[in-house]
Amino acid sequence: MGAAPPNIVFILSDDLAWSDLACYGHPYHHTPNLDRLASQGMRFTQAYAPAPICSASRAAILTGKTPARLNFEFVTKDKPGGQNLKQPLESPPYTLNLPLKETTLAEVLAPAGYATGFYGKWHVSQHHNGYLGWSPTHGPLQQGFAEGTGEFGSHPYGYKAQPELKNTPAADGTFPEDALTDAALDYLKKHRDERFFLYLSQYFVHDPVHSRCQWLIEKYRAKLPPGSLDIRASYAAMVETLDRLVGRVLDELDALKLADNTLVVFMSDNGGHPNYTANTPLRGSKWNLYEGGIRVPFIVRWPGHTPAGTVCNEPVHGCDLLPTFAELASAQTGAVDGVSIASLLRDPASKLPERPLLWHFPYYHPEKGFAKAPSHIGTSDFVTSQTRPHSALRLGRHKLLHFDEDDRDELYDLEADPGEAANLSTSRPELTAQLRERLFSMLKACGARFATPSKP
Ligand SMILES: [Ca+2]
Repeated sequence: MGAAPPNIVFILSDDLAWSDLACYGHPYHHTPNLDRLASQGMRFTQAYAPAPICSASRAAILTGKTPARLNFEFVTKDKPGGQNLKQPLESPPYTLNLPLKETTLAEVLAPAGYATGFYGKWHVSQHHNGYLGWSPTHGPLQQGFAEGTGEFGSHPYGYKAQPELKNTPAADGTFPEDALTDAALDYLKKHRDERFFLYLSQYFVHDPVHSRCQWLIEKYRAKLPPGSLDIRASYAAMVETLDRLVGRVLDELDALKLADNTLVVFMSDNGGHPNYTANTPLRGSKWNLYEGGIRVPFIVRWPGHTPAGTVCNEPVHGCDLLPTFAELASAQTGAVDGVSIASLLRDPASKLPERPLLWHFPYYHPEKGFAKAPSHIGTSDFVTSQTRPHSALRLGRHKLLHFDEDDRDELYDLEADPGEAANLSTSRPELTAQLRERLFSMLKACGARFATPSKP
């Protein structure tokens, strides 16, 4: 290429569903800024989160290694322990911290000359001073980032510190001030003359679902399909607020005249929360390995390199970010599970070598009220169903899900059946056996932990 490596702005949203953005087909969410990003860049239709849950996905994105290899498959907690649900299997103990010996995105890019900043939700360390508080031993600043803040911004998480805000509506047509985005914009201004990597980890649209934009709630109430849960209006307001916050970053890149030399990547850490949004047409949601839990929005803008307004249908994965950024930065990496997708960024019709994609979730969910949760995981459930220890493998158009308790497989043809409605495991026994063997050999090769039979 010959050109200097680009600045990198990576914006990660929390729990945003694959189908939540207008540019991904949502019928009434208004997301003009992310739609603009897609129209100026490339939108991926088959991008995957490494896990159906926050911490595991984030650890994998940071390291390029799958949660099965990291032995980091669930959410971090405030203290060591494990699940005690009296189910047939016992899940592995909780993982609290991403080990310092792992090489993160910042530790790859900094030696290649990048200033590095991390802003927002970390969630790959033991909670410190409250839920999501950065660990002083395993936080971003200990994992290679030079500066940053965990400020909650305008997210409802911040109401605990400022309860008066909760019932203070924003003026009609306006959004609340957002200190997290402000800090990220300050970072851009400060480093505009350097090469930088900004990791902006937004708390939106994770619950608690609440918005100070009453005008948006009213707007969306009028748009909800008849019979919808009212909370979907507040959720929609949060989606539009997220879009607005991303728009502020894009506007700042324009104002600083940095947009042309900045790669912007936007994605979500896992699928949508089943109580608040529909992952339709995909089955499942956050917490399970059906497509709704792991397929996420993924948009890349790289002016002069990525053709504008393009769509790429090649399957890509959160573990691909580290090798991709490394390639663009001419940086060195160790062994990782992802591959560089730089070729796709230049040509959406190019193909990656065929590779199996792996997911591993040896846990139960929900941890409270498990017995009362519905056992079936469907499409647009609007309720949290039971998740039991399971793993999945995608190879080409096929995806195998393996459920540990009853040693049961499901096989889907994602090309013909993206909603995973027709289980082919009985009609395609040879392919099922083949993928199952592949799944277990991969899990074994990466030293995966498994749920084990519970003691009587
Ligand atoms: Ca999440």
